[in-house]
Amino acid sequence: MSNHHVAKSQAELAELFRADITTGVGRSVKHDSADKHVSGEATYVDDRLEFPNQLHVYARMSDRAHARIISIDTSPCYAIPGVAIAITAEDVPGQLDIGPVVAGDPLLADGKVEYVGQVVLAVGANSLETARKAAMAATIEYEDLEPVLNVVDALRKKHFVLDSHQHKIGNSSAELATAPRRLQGSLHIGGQEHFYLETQISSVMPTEDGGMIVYTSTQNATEVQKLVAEVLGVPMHKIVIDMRRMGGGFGGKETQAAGPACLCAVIAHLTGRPTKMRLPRVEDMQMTGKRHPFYVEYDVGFDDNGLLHGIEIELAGNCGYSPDLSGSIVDRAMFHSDNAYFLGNATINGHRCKTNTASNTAYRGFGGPQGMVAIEEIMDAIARSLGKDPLEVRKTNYYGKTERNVTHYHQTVEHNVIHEMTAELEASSDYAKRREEIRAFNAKSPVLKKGLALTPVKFGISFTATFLNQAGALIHIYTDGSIHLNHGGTEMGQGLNTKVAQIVAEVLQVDISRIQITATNTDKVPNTSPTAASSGTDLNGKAAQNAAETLKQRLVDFLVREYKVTPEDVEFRNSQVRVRDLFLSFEEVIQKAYFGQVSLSSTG
Ligand code: QUE
Repeated sequence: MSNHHVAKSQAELAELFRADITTGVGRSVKHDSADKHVSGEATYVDDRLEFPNQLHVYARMSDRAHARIISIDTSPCYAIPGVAIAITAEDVPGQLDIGPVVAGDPLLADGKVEYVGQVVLAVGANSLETARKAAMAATIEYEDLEPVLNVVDALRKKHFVLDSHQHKIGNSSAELATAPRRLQGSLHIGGQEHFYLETQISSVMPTEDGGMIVYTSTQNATEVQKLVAEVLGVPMHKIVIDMRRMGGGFGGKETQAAGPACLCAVIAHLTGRPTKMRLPRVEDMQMTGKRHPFYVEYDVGFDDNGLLHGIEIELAGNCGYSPDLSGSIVDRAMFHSDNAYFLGNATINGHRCKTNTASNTAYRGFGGPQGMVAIEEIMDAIARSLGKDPLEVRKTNYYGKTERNVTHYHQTVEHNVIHEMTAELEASSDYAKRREEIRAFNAKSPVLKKGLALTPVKFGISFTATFLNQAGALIHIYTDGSIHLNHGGTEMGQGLNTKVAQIVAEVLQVDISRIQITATNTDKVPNTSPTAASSGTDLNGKAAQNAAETLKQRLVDFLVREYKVTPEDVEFRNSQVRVRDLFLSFEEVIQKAYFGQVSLSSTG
């Protein structure tokens, strides 16, 4: 027998039991992949061993912003050696649309193109270069149509992907008419490319009975599973999504990882061969959406102290050509257009403008930052017009603790600590002194100027589509006491897996090294929500906690029966279990429970 099977003495076990706990919740644990990230051993989809006979997929993109497709001829593609297939919209066996919430995103252009970068056809070939050459050899005839490229044009023409929404409290127009002071203005807020280091990528292996296993870089495994099933016209149970880690997501892989996965799946389905599609950076940046740029118009009434009396804000999100998640994104911009301020009498309108550009999508903050930038610009404009320090205007308008505490969407703000936080930060940052120094510097410096801001943030976490606020986890304990952990969240570098493992370590009172973190996989944990909305740890961590508590309760019940003690006599700590005055190692308890026919696997 090897050493680790030699039983420790009761004294040794008791000492271990009482030692300091080093992993678990609230302790500093390094990212489970930190060493592999640094050494380059962490595997991403493109690092997986390739399947024999694999096809590389390349998509030919539209070079027109808005056009009717008159004809597509793919026969020149087949003249290039190594080409297996060239597909267009007609070749998709199931549903063509891959819109995440409402239709509007055809997998392949269907009779028209609506932005430069839209996928018109895709080729599967022996190499990426051959696939690219073949895709570019196809001939596409277009009839150009008038594009809408500018968000202001779209707003004026009411060219929208979805209906506008309004939040209203009090009577803003009456207050604007009577307020001592009034300002009107507008601003543009720019977009951003996600620039995840790993571009969109999927690899698909056909399996038995028309099934597929899809290795993909996605924040939203279940949605990719559902969309792959829909484009193939098969039930979801045929499709397995496996996602070990992303090389960055930032929202860019919440809905828009599905396109490459679905193209790979369709070509795998039609050819019976494994496929892989990795977007070159240039194509990724053209094909996929970014943060929504916003155009904002405001009309604000206030008094000589800068206190708001009434406000009207028009938020126009540039959604690109299709809805994607824009409904929820513009809603969130509206929900954050108060930031930390009591707006009083307010009317906020949110518009989902349609332009002939890539479909803009989730991006860290999900519209929230755009709403906050708008009201912060308004605070600065008021301060400038009054010649006041902008921090004074901000503080004047903060939500109150017991009054002036209802938002424009009629929610009462509770647990408000912004006054104390600001006072602490003003003191600890030496705000007043620095403001004076900057004033003096700027007075003497005609070109170079310095600035200073102290800006609050109120942010609403979790999904506004509340059914998404759920999660699942699966834990197995094997007979050697090692633990397999799986949950519905996805790792994109943020350390989610480490945090969820810490929660399980805390519940079972074991060292985190005992817990093996595994790839997000739809046949282990089904029906997952996207890892998004600042909720990955809260939702998946709670599911894992629930699964671990179920297992722990089974072990306690077993020990109570086995040793004829009470539940209060059983204590888990530091990979040890105390049963009244007997100390057992965690492995011993698991061994005994296994022989006692206790189930050592649980969902949460
Ligand atoms: C952040 C969010 C939300 C989000 C994604 C984020 C959010 C929300 C949705 C959403 C809504 C409907 C769907 C869907 C996602 O996504 O609030 O898939 O069908 O409602 O990154 O705050």
